[in-house]
Amino acid sequence: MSEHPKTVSPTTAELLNKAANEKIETAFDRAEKVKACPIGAVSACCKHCFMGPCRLNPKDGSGLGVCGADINTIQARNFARMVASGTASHCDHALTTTYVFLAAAKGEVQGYQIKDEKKLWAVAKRNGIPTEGRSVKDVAVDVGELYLKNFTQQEGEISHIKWAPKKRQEIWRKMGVVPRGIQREVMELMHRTHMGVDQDYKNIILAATRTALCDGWGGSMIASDLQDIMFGTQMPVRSEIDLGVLKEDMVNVIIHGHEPVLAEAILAVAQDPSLVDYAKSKGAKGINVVGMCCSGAELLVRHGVKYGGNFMQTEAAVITGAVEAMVVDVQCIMQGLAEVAKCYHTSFITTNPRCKITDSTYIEFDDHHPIEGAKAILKLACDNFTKRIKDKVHIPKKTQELVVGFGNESIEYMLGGSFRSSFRPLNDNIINGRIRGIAGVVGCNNPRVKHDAVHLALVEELLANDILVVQTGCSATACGKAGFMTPEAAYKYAGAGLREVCEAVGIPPVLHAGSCVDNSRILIAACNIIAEGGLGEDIADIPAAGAAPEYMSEKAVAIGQYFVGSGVFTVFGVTFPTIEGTKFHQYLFDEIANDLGGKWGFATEASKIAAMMIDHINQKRVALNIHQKKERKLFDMADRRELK
Ligand code: SF4
Ligand code: MSK
Repeated sequence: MSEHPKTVSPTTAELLNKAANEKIETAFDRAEKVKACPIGAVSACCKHCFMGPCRLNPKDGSGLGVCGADINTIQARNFARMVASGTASHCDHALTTTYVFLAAAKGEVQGYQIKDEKKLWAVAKRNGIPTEGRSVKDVAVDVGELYLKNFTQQEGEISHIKWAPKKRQEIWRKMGVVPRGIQREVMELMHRTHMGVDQDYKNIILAATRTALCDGWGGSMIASDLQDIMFGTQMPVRSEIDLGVLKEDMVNVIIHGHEPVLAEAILAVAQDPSLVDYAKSKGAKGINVVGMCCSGAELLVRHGVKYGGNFMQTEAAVITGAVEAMVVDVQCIMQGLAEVAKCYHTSFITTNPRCKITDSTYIEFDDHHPIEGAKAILKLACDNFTKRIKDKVHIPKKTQELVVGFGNESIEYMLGGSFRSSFRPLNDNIINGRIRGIAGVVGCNNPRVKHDAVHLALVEELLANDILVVQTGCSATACGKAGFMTPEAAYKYAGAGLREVCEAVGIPPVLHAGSCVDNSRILIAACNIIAEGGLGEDIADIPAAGAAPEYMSEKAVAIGQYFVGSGVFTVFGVTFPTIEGTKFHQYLFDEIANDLGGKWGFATEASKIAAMMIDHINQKRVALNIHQKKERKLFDMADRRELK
């Protein structure tokens, strides 16, 4: 652990010190300079029309906007628009994936095809698409077209709603939050939050829930499914993480962003002999592809590609002076990267017409001809190798081994083997108390808190309390770097019960499930747990909780709301856009549980977040009557007759 005031990550600390010496400003510096607006932070301002902007009292929410809107309406509308934006981001990613998938299924994309037929069959079966005697192409096209309809349909229900436990579906239908079609819900939410439309905070939040469910049970699930079919379903794989994976004698190419379509193409051509020779002609030993953020996570969990670090390490990566190209697609890409890149020889390459950044090099990536585009990008990176300024190069030494790739298929396989794959052993170990419960710890970094510190302290506390942790995104990166994702970590961090299970199964106590869209895999795991039996009838019954302790993005808010809307207690850190004591706050943090089963929690300290999650998990164990250690009982005939 570093002693640096802004990060616990030693590699990041080394590079922030280098940046300070070289007088390079980073987001960590700007977070100090740009003080958060105290009115905006608690969502007490509205700029939805030009009679305003209107600012209410940030302490107690007193006052009214010019139109008469009160604090509850204003907070709810702002919150709902964050959900709409977050949902739109994941779903736009999913829509791109769907179009590429359809084209690949029809054989129209150079280099991409149906890689995982087993997953294709499983997805087709789940969606009621006939497979008997049909070609891979025909089934894949049907799957792609069905998923495409999820975006555009105006009536009915999106496909995966019927996959949720029966009781959950009933709750959603009763509350009127079942999404009809993804684009319709996002559009309607933007309309409802316009000046002079929906001005009842509960009604607004129910609409926001319907939109958020489009993310978790719609776009994100679609993206994960189709990416698995096209690029392979994740299985446990060893890899290496942290900025030490950059190589002094190689052309270093970082892939950063969210959509794996670009990342997969770059990976595919990086080993092309003609390109490797080209790199050698420039004096390098070869091309070193390194992932960061969620595009990187997609490559890491599927192929074990080396991983540089999380969101708040992207500037640090460039500061090594050893990055020939930082290639980005969409989402979580700081504009500040362009300025940092200018201080070195690094080409900051944007590739997507939806995400151009001033002062970057734009090379449009045609997803129907991904190989050509990837080759052009890598060639430029190789050319850059000769421009490296040797005196400015400093690559931290530290790397960490990790095992990743724990989607539902691999968890089932690890627990039950090829022929008996099932969640039964997991349910049994929760019921017998070896595993107290499950925590999903996910989300971003935020320079307003010490980088990675809250993620690590929270997960350490949960593990010590026998809670199995499932992770995605930048939170997973933090824990991977800290060594929580090796089977040996169970000895060091897990309580006795969890350790016993991890040892028996051979899994780490912290499971990396992938990128931000892969949070939908956690929902599927919850469905599998309920289907397996013994832990209630609804997701809300499971001894489980979620957290995003260092979140920063609107996508995280959408994710939080779809977990709450699916029945999960979800705790966020850093800051929360409400004022305690307002009706809106009261609804999100308490009363919403009566309507949807889940609710929000907020705390900034890891120990408090952990205590809230553990307390919730304990309450769920009591409700299921699995909280007391039961003596083993051998059943005699009389006992057996009494069993139904
Ligand atoms: Fe002010 Fe109402 Fe306009 Fe918002 S909608 S800016 S509260 S007048
Ligand atoms: S990348 S959304 S900073 S997790 Fe998905 Fe990390 Fe948050 Fe972006």
